[in-house]
Amino acid sequence: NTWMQGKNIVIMGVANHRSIAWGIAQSLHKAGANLIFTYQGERLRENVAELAQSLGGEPILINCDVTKDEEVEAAFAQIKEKVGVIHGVAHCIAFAKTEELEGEFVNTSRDGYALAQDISAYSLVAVARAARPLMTEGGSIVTLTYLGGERVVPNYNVMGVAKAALDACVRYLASDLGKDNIRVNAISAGPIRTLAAKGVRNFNSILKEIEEKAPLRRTVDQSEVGDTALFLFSHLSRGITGEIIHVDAGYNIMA
Ligand code: 0WD
Repeated sequence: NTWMQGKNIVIMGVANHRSIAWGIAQSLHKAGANLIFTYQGERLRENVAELAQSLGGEPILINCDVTKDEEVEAAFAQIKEKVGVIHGVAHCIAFAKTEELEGEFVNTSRDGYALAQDISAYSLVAVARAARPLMTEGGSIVTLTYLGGERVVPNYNVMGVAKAALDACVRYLASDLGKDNIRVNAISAGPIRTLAAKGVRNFNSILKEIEEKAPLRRTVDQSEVGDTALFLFSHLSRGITGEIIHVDAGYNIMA
């Protein structure tokens, strides 16, 4: 398969082999894309290097903590130096304090609220701004969101509010960047067991409810999100921007 040959795609947010970002990387790699990985700080470098090397070749790895404007700008400056042009960015980054992911939302602290917004929503804006000048042949930016931004999902709390902001950022960014032929979309993934999901209380019962209620009577996995991301990075989706696509076995349509 070579339909993404010659396309340079930046993958942000691989933490380990369970990361949704890694599922996206695998789908893109199979389609022949050239991948650039960013990782959050030295603690994750080894993990990401090992995974990236398993795809063969000399992986491009770049440090980028999205809470720092300088790091986001420096990361894309380095990417420009290495590959010149990019065609896509997969933004697979979110964070909230574990203590904010249980109990009542009303108890969310000012700090916790700001932190979740900063890492999980604003970072997409900073990344889009830094990526734009490198997307001289047009581009596609894909982020990951969750149903908890549209409806109240127990314990998702402050992250739900951050995802609502992220969804709105997708629309405003799509409106700004469309004139440069840059598309911005989100995939709303069903719950998948990853490091980030560990922070959400009663995650097992959420998975069980999906198996019972989703039209497909099952949960989704990283490869299904990866293949939808591949579609959003490809020419096949050229008419789609500002959209939230649910990859959730249909769960979101059920009452
Ligand atoms: O059920 C799920 N797992 C779902 C996840 C359902 C729907 C959406 N998502 C979203 C998440 O909210 C997130 O936006 O998918 C995205 C990827 O999450 P993931 O694959 O579930 O989780 P994980 O493998 O933990 O990747 C998230 C990564 C971080 O990992 P950890 O767990 O170490 O915080 O986001 C990165 C980091 O690698 N990250 C950052 N990257 C750069 N700068 C930062 C930061 N400041 N903070 C977190």
